[in-house]
Amino acid sequence: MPELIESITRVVGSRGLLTGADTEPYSEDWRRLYHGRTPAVVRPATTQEVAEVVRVCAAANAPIVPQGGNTSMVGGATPDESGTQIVLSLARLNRIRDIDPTDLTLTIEAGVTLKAAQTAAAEADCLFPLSISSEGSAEIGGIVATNAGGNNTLRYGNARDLVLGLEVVLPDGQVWNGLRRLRKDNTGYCLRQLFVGSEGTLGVITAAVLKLVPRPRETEVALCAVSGPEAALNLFTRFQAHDPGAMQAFEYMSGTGMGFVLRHIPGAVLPLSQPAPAYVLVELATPRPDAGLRAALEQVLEAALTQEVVTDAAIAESEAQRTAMWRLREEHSEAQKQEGASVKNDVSVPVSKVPAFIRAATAACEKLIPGIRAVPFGHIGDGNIHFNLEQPEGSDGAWFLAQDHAIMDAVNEVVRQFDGSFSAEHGVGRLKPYLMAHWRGGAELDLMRRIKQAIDPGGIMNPGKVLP
Ligand code: 2HG
Ligand code: ZN
Repeated sequence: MPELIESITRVVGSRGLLTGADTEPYSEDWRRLYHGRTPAVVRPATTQEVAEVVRVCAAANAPIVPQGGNTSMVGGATPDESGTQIVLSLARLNRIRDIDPTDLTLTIEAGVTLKAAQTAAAEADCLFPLSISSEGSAEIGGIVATNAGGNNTLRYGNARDLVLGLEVVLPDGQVWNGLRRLRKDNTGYCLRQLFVGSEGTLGVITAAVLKLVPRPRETEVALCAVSGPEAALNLFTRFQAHDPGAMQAFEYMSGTGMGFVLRHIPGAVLPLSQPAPAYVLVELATPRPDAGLRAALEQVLEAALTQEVVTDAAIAESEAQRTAMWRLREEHSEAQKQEGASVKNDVSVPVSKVPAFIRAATAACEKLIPGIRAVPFGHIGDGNIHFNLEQPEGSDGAWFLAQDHAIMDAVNEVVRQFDGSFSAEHGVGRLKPYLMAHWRGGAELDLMRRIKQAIDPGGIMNPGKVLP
């Protein structure tokens, strides 16, 4: 190991290497569920340095854990407890290489945060439309490697749909420069899509060409009180019937989750007259300056209020109010963390099945653990619900976390009944390889194993993640 560290130091210099106590923040995930150990965190500053580090590690057969913002929620970027896995932080690859408002492309390195990418796009009068709660810390490399989805998937797709090209350091240290910015390119297998969603198990993404869209010139946000997920879906179909192209986000929140936000998040205020069983946050946006979105929003909401689909609604009147409404949604993870121990299920089902899924999964969990608190929230407009469970009040957190597989199994059994997926947007990471074995067996898993073997025969890239 000392020899390996010495060789790596020769590549990145002492500035590019952390050891000892300095590695601790990189050895634990955001949820503090996974505590690993690493001999070193390597922080290369260029693609060439990444390639050299990977070459040195490959020669020593040393496992590598690529790491971005470390907020995957499934432990995809943390080392295991063996103390042998080198963490490769991409944070210093933080340059914007090119931005082209005519081509509508952004060529950007892996360590740039999503927020910085969005800002760069806005400065060029464009929008990079991927938006997630952790965008201040999440990095482009991690976003692409996990195929992140987020709030605007219903309109623009997930990361996979927004990536035109990639630069990847392969497990033998070769650099694949696939940074093409073409909308059409049928030259054999689509290699970039292999790396999107591979969670660092096939190579290290060092840069990407991302699609931009024209900047919205009108945006409207409303928070609506509803009786439950059925009413939320009803409201969704109304907006869809009115103008599906205008819907930027359509998010669901339970009364329980909103209660946690109001209790734990400083400054959080409900802009409605009273708490409700559930809520919808809807955002409409358009690049047209004169689309009349406000009138459209009011028209749909008025009809929904008259027909008692919505029981109360507030429309944001300023950027500050829009931000405050979004905060009620985006702080759900933090509020849930502060409330106590939770088990997360990032699942998707067909949009039309979301209400029945939420009802059935809630019943299954309540049967399993009386007093358990279901906190379903998320991207109902694309069928992705964070079906999170909070420990019963007054129960022991460690005991609750020890039930995680039983809870996940109960939820995923319902997911299966609704033709859903056990991982919609967070990935498989370290948490869910056992579910891969259960739900993605046969030819599908066999094919994945063969791809892994072909690209990373030494098995050094992020071992223990994704594949069981
Ligand atoms: C979100 O949509 C994130 O806010 C996090 O995907 C979800 O905390 C979660 O389970
Ligand atoms: Zn989400």
